[in-house]
Amino acid sequence: MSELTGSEPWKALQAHKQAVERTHMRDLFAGNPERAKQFSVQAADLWIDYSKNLITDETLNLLLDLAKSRDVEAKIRAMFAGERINTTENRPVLHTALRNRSDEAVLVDGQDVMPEIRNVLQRMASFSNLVRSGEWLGATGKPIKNVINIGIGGSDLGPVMAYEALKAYSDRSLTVRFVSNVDGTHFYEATQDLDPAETLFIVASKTFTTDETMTNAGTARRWVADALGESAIGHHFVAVSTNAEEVSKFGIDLENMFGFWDWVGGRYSLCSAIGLPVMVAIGPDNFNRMLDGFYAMDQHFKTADFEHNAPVIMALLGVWYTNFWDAQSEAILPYNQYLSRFAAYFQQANMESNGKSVTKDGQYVDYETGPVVWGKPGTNGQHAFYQLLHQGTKLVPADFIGFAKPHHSMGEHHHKLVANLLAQTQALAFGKTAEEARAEGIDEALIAHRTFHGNRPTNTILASELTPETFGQLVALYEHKIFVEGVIWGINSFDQWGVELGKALAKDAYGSIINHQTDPKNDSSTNSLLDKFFELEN
Ligand code: G6Q
Repeated sequence: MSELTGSEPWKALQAHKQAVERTHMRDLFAGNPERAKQFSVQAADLWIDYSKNLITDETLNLLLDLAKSRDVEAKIRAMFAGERINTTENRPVLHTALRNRSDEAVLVDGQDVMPEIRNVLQRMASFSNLVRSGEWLGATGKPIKNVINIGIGGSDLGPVMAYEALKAYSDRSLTVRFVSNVDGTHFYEATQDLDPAETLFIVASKTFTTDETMTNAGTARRWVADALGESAIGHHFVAVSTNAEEVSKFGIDLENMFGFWDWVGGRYSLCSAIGLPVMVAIGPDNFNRMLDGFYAMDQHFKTADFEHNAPVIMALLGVWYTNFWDAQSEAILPYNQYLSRFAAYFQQANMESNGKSVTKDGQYVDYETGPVVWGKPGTNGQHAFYQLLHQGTKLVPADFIGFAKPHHSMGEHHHKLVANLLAQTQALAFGKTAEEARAEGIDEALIAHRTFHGNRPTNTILASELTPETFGQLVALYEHKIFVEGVIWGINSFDQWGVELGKALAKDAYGSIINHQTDPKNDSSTNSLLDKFFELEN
């Protein structure tokens, strides 16, 4: 038995689960008219109603005991203070410094990192303004109309998601695209209707060695050089990286390199120079508003007591369902089309951070860790996978995210959108009993099919409007939720060794493919697939 599963708060939660598992939310609400008020929290500009969860006062108290027993408070302080909490890579974890809007210093090895952060933000702003104003000229003297970010994983998902989320604030005269996949189709489709003379590439790679990114960057380089000559490269490429040597070798002037630091993890790097394509699209002022939003949620997380701390509460609910109700996945369901990539972004952030099976000191866990995270915007999902949420055999805790004001008031659209959000969380929580179905005159043969058990947990997050500020708050809310869960599970949420083996094997497989040879070291399946591939290739 591990320290966690053997602990008193854990055992108390196990016993409590047995005691409450037959309780229905219908009764919890009927028995307490104050329930919604009691289980809601204001975090910066976000209102989070978590009353439609399978919890009582006691559940929350026991979960808070668990948080205390895992030293969550001290761990939060350690992260903000720049301690080397990413132990397997011996690094601090300081994405919060990137959006520190105060005058407070943030020290790494006794050195304040804030002046350097502000300097990069300043250089990003100058560059963005040059591109946006048409002053940055391509090699032939034409202004830049198209900006293409080349990156993958943490150097792609954040910027794409934020660009989509804040499109309403973007300069529509610029075309901004993202190329990530090593599948040549991605590059082809992103460039086939563009003029190289008007196109600028941002090569975004922390290491500047990632195979997919360097392959796409090499293709982009040829695309520009073939059309405009080798001397054009400097006009059409800038880099976001920590690796000045490789950037220079590529032919990008270090003046046009925007740096960041090894204490920024890829999936937590949106507020660093990795956000450059977003800043180009929405402008420095809106980008700063986004940073303000992140900072507001960081402050909430750092200072609110746990009973009113939104990321802590959301994390504890996640642990409650993952570890005590055997939930295997969590859905994120934004009722906002601009947030179409939000769930995909947090799929990486959560699954790469908490998809671990050993603790920080290398012991195998004897409990579940990070869930499968998925989701799509409403209302589309309602016509697709919600059937399983309502009547399937799996418990899927879901977050519903909505906004009071639309960006585009077009008749009845927005009120219908919000009505659907509210209706879904009601239906999931309270369902429909067989008696209710009968009272509606439903045929007896269909009663079982037309009954909804309900008792399916949701959080509802509401804000006035999707602005750069509320967007930053939302992202930081989930980042910190993931952190707190990682602390409770005792894992390192900031490494990702699980991606390494596949990368190494891909090098061997690539060798086999280009040499047109199977490998005696391979298993029979891989070699027979290689043979089949060679046959089909001809
Ligand atoms: C994220 C991961 C990973 C990383 C990519 C790209 O936390 O570390 O998704 O961001 O592999 O890495 P580079 O930025 O070094 O190209």
